[in-house]
Amino acid sequence: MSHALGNHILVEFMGCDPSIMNDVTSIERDMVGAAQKAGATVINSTFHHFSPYGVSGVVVIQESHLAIHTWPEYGYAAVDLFTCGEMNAWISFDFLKECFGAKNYSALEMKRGSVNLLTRNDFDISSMRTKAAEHINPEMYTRNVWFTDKDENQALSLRFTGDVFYDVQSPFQRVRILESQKYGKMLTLDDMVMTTEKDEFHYHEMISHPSLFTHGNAKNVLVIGGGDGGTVREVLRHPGVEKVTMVEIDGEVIKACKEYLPSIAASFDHPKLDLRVDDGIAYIANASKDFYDVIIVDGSDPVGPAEGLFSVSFYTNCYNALKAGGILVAQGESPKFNEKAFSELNHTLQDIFGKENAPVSLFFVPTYPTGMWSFQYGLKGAQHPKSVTDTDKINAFVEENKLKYYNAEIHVGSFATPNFVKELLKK
Ligand code: SPD
Repeated sequence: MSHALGNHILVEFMGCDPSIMNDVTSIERDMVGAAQKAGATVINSTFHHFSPYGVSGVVVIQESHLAIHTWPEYGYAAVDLFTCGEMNAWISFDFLKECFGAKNYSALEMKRGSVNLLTRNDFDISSMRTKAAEHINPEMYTRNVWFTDKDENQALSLRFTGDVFYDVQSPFQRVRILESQKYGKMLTLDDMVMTTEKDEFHYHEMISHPSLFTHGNAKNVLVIGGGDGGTVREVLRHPGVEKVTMVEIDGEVIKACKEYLPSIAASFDHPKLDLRVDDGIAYIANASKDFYDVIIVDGSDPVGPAEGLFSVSFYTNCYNALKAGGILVAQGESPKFNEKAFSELNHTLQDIFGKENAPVSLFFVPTYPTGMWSFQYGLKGAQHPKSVTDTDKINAFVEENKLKYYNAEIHVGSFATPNFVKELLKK
């Protein structure tokens, strides 16, 4: 047989475990493991997860590369094992077949760079090879693993270390704590970024303080969702608040955040907090009328367990549970990412609270797709948040609590809406 520079095995793995095929962290670990098992020197790994389905990635090795593309919905992985030198890529093949639980497979082996077809250049590369070899440290390789929160048209990707601290499939969703390179540890639910250590304050300060300062005398506050604890942490900074009831449907979220995001889950033991693991939709349907001063809906996106948090009946129940002068504030999605959910929620709130009583506050979150996000309000006779004038009180509070996003100017300014947003809000 004629000599070749490389060996390329094109593999079809079929009947694989779909959950593994959709799990970027275990695929990266298995692909790196497959290279190492065959004695390769790993230089770099780059992996992306595509929400809702699929993983693509490559492990660059001193001996060439291993690459993969998965289709979890078909239990299928297309794998390339491209090697040169003495490495036996069939060892990697056997390893991956086992890891992926492949029921069937096929493989096509090709020689690459047949020396009979090549003409060797006449130059001395020995010194270049020596130089390159000086940079190889077989103990270390760079990992380039990406978590992608996307719809079919746009995405936000965060590079993470590849380390997974918590990964549990609860009865409602997959709850994970991963570590991002830029924003510290982050909570993800079903492949969507919920919060990160380094930018959580944007969201949690803005969901809490504008409504509480607009109300001015809130004593009894209800938080629906908010399992990471950031919202109740902020609400409980207000000394006038006497009781906060928090109703989170998924105990796994609370557990994960208490253990791995303690700076966010900082107030779960506060004496004014009544923490319930329960369905917020059922809770509000049975709540007393005219009972709460402020209701905060800190839900996730309108898929899975949070879908009902975007319904007419849910917000009608919230309206009824608010006292006269009360304020509802809800996670309102993005006018640049999910325009439909954004405008439909506002139209629902306009219908229930009145056209002039459903203002929108915009703020910036670097780790949500498009970065532009909203909180939407329902005012049950409360003043418009823009008319708040007690700037000295707000700024003293900001100073005392060392807030990093909210201040008196942001309070008013966040209710200014660009023209394209005004259009989305028109009924
Ligand atoms: N796409 C992200 C929507 C925001 C969901 N809530 C985040 C929880 C923070 N407490």
